[in-house]
Amino acid sequence: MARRKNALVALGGNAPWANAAPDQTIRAALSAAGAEGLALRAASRIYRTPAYPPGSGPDYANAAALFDLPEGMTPDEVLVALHRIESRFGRERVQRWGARTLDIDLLAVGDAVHPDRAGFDRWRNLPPDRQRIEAPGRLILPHPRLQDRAFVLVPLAEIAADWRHPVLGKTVAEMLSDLPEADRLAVIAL
Ligand code: PH2
Ligand code: MG
Ligand code: MG
Repeated sequence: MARRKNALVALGGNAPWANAAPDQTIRAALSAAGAEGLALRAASRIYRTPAYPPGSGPDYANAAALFDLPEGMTPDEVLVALHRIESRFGRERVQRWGARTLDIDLLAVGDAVHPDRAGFDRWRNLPPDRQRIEAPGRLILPHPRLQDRAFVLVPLAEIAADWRHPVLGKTVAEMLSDLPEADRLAVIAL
């Protein structure tokens, strides 16, 4: 029997939706995922985190989750399901990195490197000034910035500390301990 794949996902938000604060929106989104075929296996606590880049807006609520995928579901199909959940909770794609009610980022699907190693490397190695202006037109896995962000790695370490990055070769726990202590301490469980 083929082994079921799972998906690692980051959730975030820093704007209210229908009178609900972002942490409530994240909880509701996790409950809604089953209807999109994504079976919730584990969810982290929810954290309050300073907006990145610094000064770019109100604090975020952030969390991480692990989903079992239906047999044969491709990474692009997972992304479509996640976008459907985002739009159910008021997400409008207007301004990149603007305030949002709910952002769900696909971090990884098993140990897939998508679309391929060259595609991953191009986004992984993009200089910071280009990261602001260029956005990949397609899904890149693992998420090219996951190793840089305490607001992703702190929640993720609660549910998948031993997941190993298929290109960088490090576990979530190792990537987290590579970050500056100040970044880790700024991520506070609600
Ligand atoms: N998401 C962003 C941009 N900045 N900052 C924090 N703290 N948390 C996020 O989820 C986040 C962010 C783009 O999606
Ligand atoms: Mg995001
Ligand atoms: Mg996103």
